[in-house]
Amino acid sequence: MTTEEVKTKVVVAKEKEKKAPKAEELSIDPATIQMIERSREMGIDTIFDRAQTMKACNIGIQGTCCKNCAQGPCRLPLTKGGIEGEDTRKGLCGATPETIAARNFARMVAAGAAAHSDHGRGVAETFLAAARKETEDYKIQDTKKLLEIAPDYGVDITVEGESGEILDRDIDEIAVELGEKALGQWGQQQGELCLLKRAPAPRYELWKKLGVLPRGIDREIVEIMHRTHMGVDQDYENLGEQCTRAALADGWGGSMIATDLQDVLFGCPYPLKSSANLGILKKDHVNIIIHGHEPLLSEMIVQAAELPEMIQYAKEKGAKGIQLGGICCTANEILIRHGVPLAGNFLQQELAIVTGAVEAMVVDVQCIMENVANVADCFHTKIITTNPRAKIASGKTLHIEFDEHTAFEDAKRIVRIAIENFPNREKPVVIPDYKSDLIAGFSYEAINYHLGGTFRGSYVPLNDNIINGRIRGVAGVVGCNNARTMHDNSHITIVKELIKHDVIVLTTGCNAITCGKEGLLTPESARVFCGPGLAEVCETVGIPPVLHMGSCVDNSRILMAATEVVKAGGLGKDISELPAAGSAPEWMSEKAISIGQYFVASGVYTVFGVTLPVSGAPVFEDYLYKKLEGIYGGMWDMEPDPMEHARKMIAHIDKKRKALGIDKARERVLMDMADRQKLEAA
Ligand code: XCC
Repeated sequence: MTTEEVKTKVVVAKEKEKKAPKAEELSIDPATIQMIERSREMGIDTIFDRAQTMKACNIGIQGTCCKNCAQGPCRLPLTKGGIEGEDTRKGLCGATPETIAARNFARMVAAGAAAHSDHGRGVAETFLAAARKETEDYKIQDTKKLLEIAPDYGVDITVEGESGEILDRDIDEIAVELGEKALGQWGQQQGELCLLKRAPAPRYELWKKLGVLPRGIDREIVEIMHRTHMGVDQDYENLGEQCTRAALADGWGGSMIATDLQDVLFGCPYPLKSSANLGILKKDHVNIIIHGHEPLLSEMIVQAAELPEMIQYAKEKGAKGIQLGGICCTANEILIRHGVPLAGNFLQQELAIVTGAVEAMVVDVQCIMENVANVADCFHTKIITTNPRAKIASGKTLHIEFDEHTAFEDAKRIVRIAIENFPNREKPVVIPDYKSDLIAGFSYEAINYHLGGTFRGSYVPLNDNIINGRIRGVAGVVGCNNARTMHDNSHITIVKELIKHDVIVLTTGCNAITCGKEGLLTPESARVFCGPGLAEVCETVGIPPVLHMGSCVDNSRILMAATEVVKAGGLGKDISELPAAGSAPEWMSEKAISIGQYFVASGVYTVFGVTLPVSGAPVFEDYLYKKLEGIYGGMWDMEPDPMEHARKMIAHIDKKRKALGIDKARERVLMDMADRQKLEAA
């Protein structure tokens, strides 16, 4: 390189530095801001920097780039000002913008449904191994839930005795048959998935009438790949129907089976205390981060890290103990069952390593950025991949393959490696001093219990409070972080706006982690952030206004909660009649698209933040945002502005209250409250 070239390079680098937004412009989370600054000081590149240098493709973002054959990519952007007159844009084969956008959208549904469902398949395989006693490491823990769910899979829980009497069936037999039936849902070719009938009857009948009942999980995903191949399905509405089949096979299939079997295997979650944010890491402990999605191995790591011999070993290496922390949905899984604290959400994965305090980051599948391996190379941190589906070629990673037959031994080996790495810390340790207390683990069974108590568990009290107007409605706010928008800002703005207007929030995924960090997962937060009606209910029942229901596959719990609300009565006969709305404020993953589609097809108005890759195809956009409401009673929407996003959800909730004839009740209740407050003040 000549001197001139070097000089130019330096000038360019300085310009870049000047232009780079300050850390506080990138996140609202103080721990994140501190670690972005540290990474920059250390010259370590993170996603926050790459989001500045790598801009999104203007055509891909519109959903109108077709690369499904080698004659393309055909790029059909919508230019500023839109199209005047007839839209004559076409790909080489004649594919219209709506065909291209629908095909791209469908492939996102397929990938998302595949990710959740393959997770479910792994759980089903381990469940079956446990039921068949092929492994010592896993045992059926929640027999109550096993007996509750078995009939839904067509598994009898009683047998007829010799003289015709009804006897309880052997638990092991039930478990084996349940595992086999569950696993059979993936390869089933005909008929329909067994859990679809859990939906309210009118919803199931609607799906049947529309012909969108999924036949088998794998089949619907494969069919999307076939239909979106060059020259197959060139009708956006027909593609939309297949999106529904595959998405329902996710929400009411693969994801729901994953949740069911994980609960039976590891225990159904009930509320427990923990904490969230990078401040959960401890300078004088061996810190192990568990990151990804499947709880199969992480359950074993939790057990291994608690072994006295491991704690002793850590002490021998100079540490005071072992601290586990989770990132992404593995975090949510081990939080809701063991209270393991949350280290952070999706955009904090590199930053956890930047603390210099992490001995090992153990990863399985999904949402693991390849660059964690490069960041780890700047520290002593070992990245340990554990799943044959998910290896990382960048950096120096270690692969210890998870096997359900030797899972506990594998977990012990991983914990030992982390302990042995403790003396190798080479850079100063800086742990942000931020963490918040939280309560998590609100399975739909737990909500039932909390609202009604053990002997009269039911959703009736929730419905009563919705009908009488104290609670305006219910929102499911879920999903990822996205580096194209300020980290955590939309999540928090939307959730706070909802609870301020008496909308109770059910949360999962990275939104749940954000809410945990912000202190919204405590009953005490109700008094500070909620409208008077919701605050009163939360204080009376002792629940937070934002209920942490688990990981992304646990969005199936939200479907079940909505179904329970319908069943409890007084709010219509179907999910589409409920004063409810869904939201993914900072989504980025294809899984979110599959989730969105199954919520819409289940009758929920679902708003996404950031962007939706359909803006270059107004006809398909119109189908998603408007036409679907006439078909399913739920539809998509996209609103990047968080306040407007929340307002749209509240407006939809009010529309549904009006349709149910309960809009006046809320006005009365708020008048009562104002009077009471005046009295209290006087
Ligand atoms: Fe991944 Fe599930 Fe999204 Fe977070 S919310 S970034 S999908 S971890 Ni699931």
